[in-house]
Amino acid sequence: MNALRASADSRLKEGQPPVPLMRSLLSAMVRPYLMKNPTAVAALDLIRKHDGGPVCYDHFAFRTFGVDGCGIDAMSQVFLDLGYKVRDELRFPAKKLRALWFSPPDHLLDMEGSEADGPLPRIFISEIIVSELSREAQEIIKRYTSRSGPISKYAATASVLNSLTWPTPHLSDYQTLAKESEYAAWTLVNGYALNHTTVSVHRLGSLRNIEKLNDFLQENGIKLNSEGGILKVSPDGGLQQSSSVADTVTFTFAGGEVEQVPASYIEFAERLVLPIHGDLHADQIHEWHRRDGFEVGNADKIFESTSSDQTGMRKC
Ligand code: OOG
Ligand code: NI
Repeated sequence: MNALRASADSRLKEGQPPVPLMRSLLSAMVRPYLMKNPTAVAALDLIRKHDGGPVCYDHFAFRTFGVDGCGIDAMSQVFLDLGYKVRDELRFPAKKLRALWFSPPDHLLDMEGSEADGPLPRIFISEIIVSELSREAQEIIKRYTSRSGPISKYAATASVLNSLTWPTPHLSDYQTLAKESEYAAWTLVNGYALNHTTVSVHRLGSLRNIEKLNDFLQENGIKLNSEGGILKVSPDGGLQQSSSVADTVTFTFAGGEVEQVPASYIEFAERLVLPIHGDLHADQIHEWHRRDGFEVGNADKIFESTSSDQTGMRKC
């Protein structure tokens, strides 16, 4: 165990996760995301201007390749070291994906404040199960992930620095992957970049109802992901989500070829109060009284926010 890890562990044992570092890391991940994704900026600005309440982040999401040490573990380690706890696994057999989500220490999930000074977000990290892809797709992915080597440990650093941990991709590799898995193609060019932040709708002011918020955003020109309907509702009704369609950015591939690729999007989540807490007054309600976690049926459709069907980009 190295000295840095040992000192982080001893602080955690004393029950004091280094909160300023957590906040700085999360803010640093949001910075390149805001630079690259004008729709996320526009949606946040509209909400800040018209809502009046705090804008808090429900969760942050990342995508990974589940091979060569580049998968969920590469991205989750820093959060675990900072006091996050692993919660549930979600599986998406048709997309060949699995995901884990992580929660911050309890008292940091529910607190006053907004954005970088507010409640800490849950973390949702998915990975594509590379061994289940075609031989050709596996070969392409491994050609990059094997070059990532020990650097994959610094997934969070790469996210902050807006850099890939593998060599600049070739356009032909991107195009071949996109035919089989748009998730894989996205990950090849975006790496560990923040895939989306999610606004906590139930913490907002006048827009604290997701259907109202969706109407407001669409009236103001924000295009929302329509896969399976704009509003995604969990079978128990308690988790309601919507998301924008990803922005596209110009990417310079190896050899200088330039092509448009999907970048990131922004999501909105309303967590309803659990029926067993139905008697509580509004001022008694905390985050832990609300529907927690994620929902496979919702997530399956939210993944499509970066698909060519939603972005309208030409399929490769
Ligand atoms: C993640 C999609 C799922 C959620 O909140 O269920 C998701 C992705 O697009 O990588 O964000
Ligand atoms: Ni999400």
